[in-house]
Amino acid sequence: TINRTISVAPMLDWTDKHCRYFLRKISQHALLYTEMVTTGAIIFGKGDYLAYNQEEHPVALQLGGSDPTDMARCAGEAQKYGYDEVNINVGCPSDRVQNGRFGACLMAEPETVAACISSMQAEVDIPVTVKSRIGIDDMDEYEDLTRFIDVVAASGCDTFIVHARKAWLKGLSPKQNRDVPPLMYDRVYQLKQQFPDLHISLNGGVKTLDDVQLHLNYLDGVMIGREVYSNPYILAEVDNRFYQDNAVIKTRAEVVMSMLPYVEQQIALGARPWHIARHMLGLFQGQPGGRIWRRYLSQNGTKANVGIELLTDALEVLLDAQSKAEQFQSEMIG
Ligand code: FMN
Repeated sequence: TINRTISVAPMLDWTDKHCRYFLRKISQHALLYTEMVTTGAIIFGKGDYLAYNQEEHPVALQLGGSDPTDMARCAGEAQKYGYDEVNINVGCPSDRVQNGRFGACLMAEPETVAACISSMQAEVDIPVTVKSRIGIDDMDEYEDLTRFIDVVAASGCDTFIVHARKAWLKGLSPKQNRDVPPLMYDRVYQLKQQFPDLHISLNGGVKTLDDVQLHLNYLDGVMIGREVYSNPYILAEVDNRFYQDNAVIKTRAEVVMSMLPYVEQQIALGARPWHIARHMLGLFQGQPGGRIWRRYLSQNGTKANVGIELLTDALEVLLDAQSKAEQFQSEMIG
């Protein structure tokens, strides 16, 4: 069974396989979600949208879609690829997604989601889970949420990740929909009280592991999105603190070094170091030299013919800046 105490949110363009490989170097246990992949891309697309690295496990595929037949077919593909879970996106408010009739607008159609769950579960043995909001538009009462959960849970889904804010489908951009509607954690706590047998993870606005600890007093799991992306080293203490794993924590520099074989391997396969390094910009967030690291990578990452030295040089520049800062500090004290 999957331990969902801590998970990293699905984020389009951000949590691709390179990002997830990198995050896995920082935490061995947090559950990682893919970007949303639409059923259309999987069924009709030319690219291999499901490719990932074995090192990423445990990893969940997030699907965007609402046709039960297509969703079952794609869940089957996910299982064949070895994904540990398949998740349905019932939270994304973008226009393009609404036209496809999936994402957050499905909160108004719990029967459709339930039909998807049933057909997917008939196809696969891996868990089928749902990521939703607490409401949409004028369907934003607690009772609207419980009706959604009631219907979907009755189809056999026992795991919900709830972004603790509603989505305004008219008038707010996707980005605004992640910030403007207020967070209502109490709604999600109340849901867990009402449905104690369901696994309920909370998502939205979580910024520290102390926040996580607090939410875990009421809930089964916490999903973190933007904070992990902008400050990935937040995951460093997760294994010690939430998974009873006392493995030695890698320093930030060790994380960089541990990425080098992968970057080499990916370059050999035709990737550019920037495809990987762009997800590592925040690694030294809040540290001396953190801005120098970020700037070095951004300024050099997209140059032609840049190779593995992008990362080793960036690290050298950073360590140099750090030791200068330390020297200055000790001279001040001395
Ligand atoms: N949510 C999804 O369910 N599927 C997505 O593909 C997805 N893409 C996102 C892309 C970006 C760049 C961001 C910032 C968020 C995205 N989200 C997506 C929403 C996040 O999964 C999460 O619900 C939201 O950011 C709130 O959590 P946070 O405050 O911890 O970031």
